[in-house]
Amino acid sequence: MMQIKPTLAFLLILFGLLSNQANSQNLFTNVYGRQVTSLNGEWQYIIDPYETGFFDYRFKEKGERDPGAYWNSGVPWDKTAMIEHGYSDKQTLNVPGDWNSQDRVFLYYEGTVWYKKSFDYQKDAATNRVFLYFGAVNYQADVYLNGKKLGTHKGGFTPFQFEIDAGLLKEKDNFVVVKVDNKRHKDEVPTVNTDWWNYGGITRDVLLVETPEVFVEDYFIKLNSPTASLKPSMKKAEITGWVKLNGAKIGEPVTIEIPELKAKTTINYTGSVASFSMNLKKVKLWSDNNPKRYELVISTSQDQLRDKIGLRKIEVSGKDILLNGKSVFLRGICMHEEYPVEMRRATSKLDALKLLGWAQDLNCNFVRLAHYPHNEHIVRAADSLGMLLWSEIPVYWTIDFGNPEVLEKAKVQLNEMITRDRNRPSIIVWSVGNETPVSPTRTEFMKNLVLKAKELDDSRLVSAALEVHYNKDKNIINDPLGAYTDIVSVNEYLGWYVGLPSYCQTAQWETVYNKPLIFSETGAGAKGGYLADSLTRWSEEYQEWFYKEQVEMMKRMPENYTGLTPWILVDFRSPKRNNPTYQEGWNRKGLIDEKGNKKKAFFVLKRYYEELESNNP
Ligand code: GCB
Repeated sequence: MMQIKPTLAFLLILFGLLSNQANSQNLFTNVYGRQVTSLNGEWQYIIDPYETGFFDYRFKEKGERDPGAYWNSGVPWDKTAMIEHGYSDKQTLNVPGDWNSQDRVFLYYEGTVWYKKSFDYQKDAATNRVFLYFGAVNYQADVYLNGKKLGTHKGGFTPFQFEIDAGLLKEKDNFVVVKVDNKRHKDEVPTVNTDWWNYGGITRDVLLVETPEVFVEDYFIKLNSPTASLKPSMKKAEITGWVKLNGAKIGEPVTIEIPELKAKTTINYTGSVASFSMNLKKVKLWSDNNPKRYELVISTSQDQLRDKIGLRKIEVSGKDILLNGKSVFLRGICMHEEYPVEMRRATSKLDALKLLGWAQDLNCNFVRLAHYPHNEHIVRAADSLGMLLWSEIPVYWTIDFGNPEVLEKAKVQLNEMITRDRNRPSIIVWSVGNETPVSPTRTEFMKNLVLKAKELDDSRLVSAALEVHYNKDKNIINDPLGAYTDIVSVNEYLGWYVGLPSYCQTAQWETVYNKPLIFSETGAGAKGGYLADSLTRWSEEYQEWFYKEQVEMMKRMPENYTGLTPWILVDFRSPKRNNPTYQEGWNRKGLIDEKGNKKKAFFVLKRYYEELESNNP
């Protein structure tokens, strides 16, 4: 008889899958197109560094009905009640928002905070379903409704949701409690060491989402016409895609419609997804020059979901990046999801427009969203402005590459990022990480992520920011991960971490890959308003000189040089930056300072991009 012995690796992977799927459920796409009720606003909180609300005095998880558990409201049942916690309007935090910027006690806090919000809710129809959706919570969220656990989610930058059992939701006096824990751990993604602020809290929108029993969960639409036929305005085009329903029976009809193009097709649901293709007439393609969007309507017998999509094609041909069949140069900049003027996470559409407005002012057509998926407002604003985007998961520096559980965690985040944004035309690159140190284990890990990204979305380019060990003379880009990515992207700081900016004058660059090459970072620190001569570090003049030399070097790059995203649009908070005169907890490589003032180097890059744009309209 054959015996099956599970190998250790298999068990580890299985354990990984189980432990980190936690129990957030299938994510739906396009949450803002659905029937939603916002739970944003003031939430009451308890700060709980010892996790007293979660563990008993023997450090075991408290029982569900334990009145001392902080997922229970802490309201005394009578005057004899012995209760040592409670929620009050004396302590509130704004959602969405990080806690660090809302009260001085939270500035460096890493640990548990309990959030509570009460609400009434009346469903439109008794048979409708209700989900509790979080745009993001950093890092681990344990979610409870009316004292009952809905589930857990890990990962600080991607959305998740739980369905609320019909019997649990009341018309009056519901309360949701979220235990938020932003402690850093070696085996999480990201790991303990990053060059950004570990903002904790419910940092993105919280929504109640009401759906019919059978609803459109997810869909994907892409332009399928051959490259040779692509023109900004096309007589005809072909699109293909799929729709995934939740709760549907096989045979359920699904209609996909783009009213402006008078295009409509009805297909029958086949069980996993329903695939379709459509021929369109008189189509305008979405591009950075003309971000034309069309309304898309997907309907079933019970549900109707609307979105604004853009039709465009992004691909690589030899050394070129082609947008709609035409070679495009990516005039880019990196940015964090942070609004520096108020020293906080960027959370709103207004913040998005401010940040992307700065990038537009710099003459960019491309933004690298570093180093984690940014909020959906930023991506939707980029769709409407025609800003191309790079979106990344926080596989940053030295995460635990040998650990199969960590790989599963990275894959979960990749899946959540792609599920949310697969239909956003602005995103042209999925990035699977940043500056990961070369070794066979790490390359295998990263290759797995590249393949996973392609499996989830075969219509975009996949890349990762690589490190290059530079010197004054020859710099060879040969990281083995470059063999698997569509674009080879490298970070280089010649003239900042190595030597002076004049080193750029003799630097030669070579790559072993016949692929498009992007410089995904370069930069130098300067304190806004500090003026000196160009040899003085931290002065605006040094940074200006750095940019001038970098630009001249870029002009001598091999012909596969197809884009640049310097580090970084705006100064950002980082606890690693402790020079007491110039940094004071800020990474000063911004082209704009923390007050919103443009530094001298801003104008050097702006001029270069103007030149590039006029050469490549
Ligand atoms: C890098 C990292 C980025 C840092 C930057 C710096 O290479 O990718 O996260 O903030 O350098 O300022 O050193």
